Amino acid sequence: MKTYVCGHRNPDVDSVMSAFALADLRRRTGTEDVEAISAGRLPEKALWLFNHFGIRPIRQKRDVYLRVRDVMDASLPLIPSDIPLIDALKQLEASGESSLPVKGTDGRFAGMLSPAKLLGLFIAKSDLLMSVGEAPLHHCSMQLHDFDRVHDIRSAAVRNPHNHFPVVDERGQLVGTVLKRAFAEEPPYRMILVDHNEIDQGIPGLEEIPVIEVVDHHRIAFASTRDPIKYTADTVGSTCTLVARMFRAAGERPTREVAGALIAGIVSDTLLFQSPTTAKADRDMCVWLEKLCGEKAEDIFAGLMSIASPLATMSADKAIASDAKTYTEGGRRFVVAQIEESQLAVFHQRQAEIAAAIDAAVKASGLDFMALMVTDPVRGNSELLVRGSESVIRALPYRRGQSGTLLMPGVLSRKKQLLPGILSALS
Ligand SMILES: [Mn+2]
Repeated sequence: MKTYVCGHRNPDVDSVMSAFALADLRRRTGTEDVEAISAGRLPEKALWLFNHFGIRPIRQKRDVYLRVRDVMDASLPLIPSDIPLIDALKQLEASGESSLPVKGTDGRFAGMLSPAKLLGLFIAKSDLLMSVGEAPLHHCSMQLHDFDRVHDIRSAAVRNPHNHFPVVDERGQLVGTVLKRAFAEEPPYRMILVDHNEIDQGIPGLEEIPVIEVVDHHRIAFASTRDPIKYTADTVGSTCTLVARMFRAAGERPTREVAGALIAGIVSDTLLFQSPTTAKADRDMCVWLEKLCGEKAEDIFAGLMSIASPLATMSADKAIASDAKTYTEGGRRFVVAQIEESQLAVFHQRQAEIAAAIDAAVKASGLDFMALMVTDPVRGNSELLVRGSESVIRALPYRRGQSGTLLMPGVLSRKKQLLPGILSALS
């Protein structure tokens, strides 16, 4: 069974690198088919890191919704219509199924081969050397598309009298078979979450797939589970610190590349140990990882920071969405986005345009409010642009600056410094 390791939506460096490294650790400790994925586009900084260490970037996946192609039965043959009927019947018998789909010479679904439909031929003692295409086939009232979401078709498929459904791709070509019983089975995937635990913040479709493990350093707002799961959480500055610790506890040494990826996650989340979220464990793990990696944490941090400022290169819509997290608290839904920008002047120049984009996002998603935290990692300050509920904005404990943003001197952490302020303003 496949296991995906995945960080939060709008992934940051810590999310991507902790997924990459934890997949490596789980592979070494015996999880068979494990793959790190990214919930959407990889950030430029993560691409820089992968390139720097010669690592193939992890795969980007838009969602993990279960689709028909994920539950197709790979062992069942598709019968070509131009083979002799007698050979097709041998395949049918060997499959142990009551019918099998027939693929026409044009690649399309031609019908189901089923003995019941062939009884007439036997009675007439017809020549079974005729081809499948010449024999009577029974039609099937339900054809599935390989990209259909299982969620959308499950109830219709379960009610359908047939036990097998032919599956066609977007070009109309027959690509496989789904057995009805597949709709009653557990999904063929498992999830390991890193750097988040709130289902809302996870990859779309997460709610359909069982979570077997969480490794995280955020507040806990996880759903209750049916089965016991492995849950690793601590108040450290980076999920990569926890993953490094797990390598050590398992007696495994990360390779040079994995050590470099873990360092990148630690220094980018702690802003090279400047952020108040920084814990002793972050520094301790970095010292160990530097030896394995052969590169200094500060050099990796400088490399990551050399990547162009997002505000200078992105559209306003993209900039506010690139690291946005949705929260539901006290009956209110809101988004807090964060972006790093060492030149706040770039932000002020585009402030009106960004405010308009935030207004549009608030309206489109029916939010109570949305805040964009622009953090200057070099000077160690942030500014906050909040749009939406006036009462919330007034309740926030920050002074308004000249440009109309709220000034947050010394504030670097959304999680540890800003979010508590917002939560107390809401209560
Ligand atoms: Mn993190």
